[in-house]
Amino acid sequence: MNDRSSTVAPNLREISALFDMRADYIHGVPYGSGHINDTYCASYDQAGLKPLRYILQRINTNVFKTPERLMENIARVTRHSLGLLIEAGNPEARRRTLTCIPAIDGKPFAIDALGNYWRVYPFIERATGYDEIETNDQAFQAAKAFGNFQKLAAGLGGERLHETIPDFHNTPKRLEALRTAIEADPLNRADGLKAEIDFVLSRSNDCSRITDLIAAGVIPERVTHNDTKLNNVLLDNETSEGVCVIDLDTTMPGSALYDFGDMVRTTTPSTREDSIELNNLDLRIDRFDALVCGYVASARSFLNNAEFENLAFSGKLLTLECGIRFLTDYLLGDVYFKIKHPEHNLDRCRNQFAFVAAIEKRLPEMERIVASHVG
Ligand code: ADP
Ligand code: GN1
Ligand code: MG
Repeated sequence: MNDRSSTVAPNLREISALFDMRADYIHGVPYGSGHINDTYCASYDQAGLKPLRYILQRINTNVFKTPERLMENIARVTRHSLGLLIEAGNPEARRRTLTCIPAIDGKPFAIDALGNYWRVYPFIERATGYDEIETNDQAFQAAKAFGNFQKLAAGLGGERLHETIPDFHNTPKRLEALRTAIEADPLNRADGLKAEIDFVLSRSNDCSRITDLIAAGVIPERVTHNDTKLNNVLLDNETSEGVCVIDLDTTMPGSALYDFGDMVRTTTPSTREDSIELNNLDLRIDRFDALVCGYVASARSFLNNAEFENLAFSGKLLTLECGIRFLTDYLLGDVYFKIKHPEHNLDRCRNQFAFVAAIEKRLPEMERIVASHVG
């Protein structure tokens, strides 16, 4: 069972002292609804100016096995973004990209007395990460921002980024991991999951479409975000514009389709990811239209034909993959994703599979929409 949430609350004042904050700690609280890291929002007094807020994050080293390399990636990508924003004369450059606050030793992370890895970012104010979409414009703005992130990352010079989680979106390998979990079945859960397992197995041929196209050189490797769920881009509270792409742990070599597919997964369903009301679960075609429109606005200049042709399919594949991962984690005893109740991963898996079925019905319409934006 994933019990990180029950570990002793960290002393955020002591964590702050590991960083070059130039401000006095006031107080801090757990923050956000991410499934992976432990995130806190803390307030500070900077020579009488308060409260200034920062995000303090304990990196999940069960998930990210090489945190120093991960932070090297993030430091490179964020420095690159900041440089471009400043060059373009953006008056709020530090609201438009994450910036790593250096630790006392100058590194972009610090290690506490217990061996935990921590990082600190300025809190991006007057912007929100939505767990559930509310308007079509949010889909448009999120897709535009993630497309811009890909464009900007394409200009990152130097060595290939580290793979922080190898084979992260290799769906055939995710399927293999599910098969292994079914075999091992440490909690005797597999017998009760026949419908879910059959759902996946009957779609096993879909799993290798993108990886095959990459292997054949038809779809290029790019620097991608790889975790483009809606709450990983902060939208301006007034204008809805995507002001800052966050959660950069999986920014590494990948496919543009991984990013677009995960946007479809999280912006077009009519329910949230863990809803158990599945009867009317559908893909909102108006949202999909807005999503494609936003993505094409920023990515049209660099996507190739094969990428365009697979945009709609990527939504199905990334949703299937995510469902496979929730199911695998449920079978293994909830060791990866944070859960709020014992059946949480199973609820999420059933939701994702119901959404895959909904996408399948809408695929021809989705293809037509993509074509209308590209043509
Ligand atoms: P996880 O990997 O667990 O999803 P995230 O990096 O996405 O962690 O952070 C969790 C949540 O914290 C985000 O969804 C967002 O709401 C909030 N958050 C993270 N970084 C910032 C930031 N710099 N400013 C404001 N909110 C942030
Ligand atoms: C995790 O970290 P977060 O909550 O933004 C996961 C994604 C999944 C998503 C499902 C590093 O995203 O891959 O798609 O949960 N991140 C990692 O909600 O595994
Ligand atoms: Mg996140």
